Amino acid sequence: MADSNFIDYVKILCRSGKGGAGSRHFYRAKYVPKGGPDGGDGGRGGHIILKGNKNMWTLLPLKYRRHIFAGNGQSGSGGRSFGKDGDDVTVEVPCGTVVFDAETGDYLCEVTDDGQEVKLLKGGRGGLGNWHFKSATNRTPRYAQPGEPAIEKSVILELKLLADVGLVGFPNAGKSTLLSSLSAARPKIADYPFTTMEPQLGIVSYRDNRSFVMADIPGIIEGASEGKGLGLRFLRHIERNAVLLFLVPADADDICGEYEVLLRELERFNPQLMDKHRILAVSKSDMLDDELMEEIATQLPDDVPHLFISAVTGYGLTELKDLLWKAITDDSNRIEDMPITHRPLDGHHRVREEDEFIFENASADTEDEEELYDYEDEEGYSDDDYMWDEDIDENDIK
Ligand SMILES: Nc1nc2c(ncn2[C@@H]2O[C@H](COP(=O)(O)OP(=O)(O)OP(=O)(O)O)[C@@H](O)[C@H]2O)c(=O)[nH]1
Ligand SMILES: [Mg+2]
Repeated sequence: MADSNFIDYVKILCRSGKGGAGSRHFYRAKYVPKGGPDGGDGGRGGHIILKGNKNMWTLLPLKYRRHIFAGNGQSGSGGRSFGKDGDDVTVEVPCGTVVFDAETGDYLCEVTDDGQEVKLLKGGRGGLGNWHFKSATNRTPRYAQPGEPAIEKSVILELKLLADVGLVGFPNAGKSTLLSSLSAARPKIADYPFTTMEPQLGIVSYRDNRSFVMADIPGIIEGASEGKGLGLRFLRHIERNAVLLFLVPADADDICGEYEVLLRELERFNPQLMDKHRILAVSKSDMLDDELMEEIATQLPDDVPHLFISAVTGYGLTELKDLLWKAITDDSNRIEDMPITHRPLDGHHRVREEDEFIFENASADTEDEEELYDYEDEEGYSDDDYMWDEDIDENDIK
């Protein structure tokens, strides 16, 4: 996974620009005695701005950009000259990026639309020059304001893909096969579990040149909310889908039971997912005959629309697309009307392979503390060497 190009999590240190200092200057010219204060204001520090870009699919461009610093504002100068504002830094991110504070895990902001700009960190204001402070009682103000300091923050950017339909199912349910037969996406398909290791998007074309986006996420297994399998790490990619399509293979022992397990894991991850429109599809139906289908249909839960499909033969796919389209365009399923609360990241989420230093801090136990004291002095002798010397002395005395 380390070589993968799909990056949905990055941690970056951001710093806005500090404001330039105001100037403390007095006008001087020949034959103009006591020209008065004329120090200009300092410039504003640069902001850090996030901008949505619909052509970006992952956070990969940010993976190797661990620091983002905006320019500092310049100081003001004599003649009421303003200092130059610091350069803003605009960081392009894919639509659906959510920003969290890396220290506290709190939700900060999100970018959902193409071209939308969100000010992540504000640059410091420039200080006022001394000419602002002249008054009848103080005609020679010898002070000016300093600029506001920069703000530094370590942030975590998480991508939550924006798709209309999210595929939910156990490993090997045929999710990737369905995506590849409905769209031009070519995810890897194989008959072993966890073939799909990262989310895939595909554009499904529908009648009259209309289309919708379908997301294939890695399989979920019972106990995923406790970290089993690939865990629930990828479930956030279906948080914003309008419709969830549950896939249970026809050869499953207990179709109803599998559906319940999936539902339970989803609920544990985020109870708001339960408000989403659900459709249950029994995949690999080419293995069933009509009689079996009727029998299975009687056992399926009544509270969710269901249908039989086969991604291999194409059976039921047109009905599936009709059903999905109807659900997506239904006003009650509009994503905008179902705002999702981005829960703060907990410590568990934040301890990820990518953040080695957080990991070290989290696991600092007594053993590590001992190591801290195990220092070497200038001559290259460590603590242990001195101990050894002492041992010898003690033996000699005996
Ligand atoms: N007979 C039949 N086999 C299918 C069908 N769809 C998928 N399969 C087979 O089921 C196996 C698993 O398919 P995948 O599409 O890789 O399953 P997946 O749900 O993406 O699995 P993971 O990525 O591991 O979670 C493959 O061997 C497919 O050939 C189908 O409609 N009919
Ligand atoms: Mg797959």
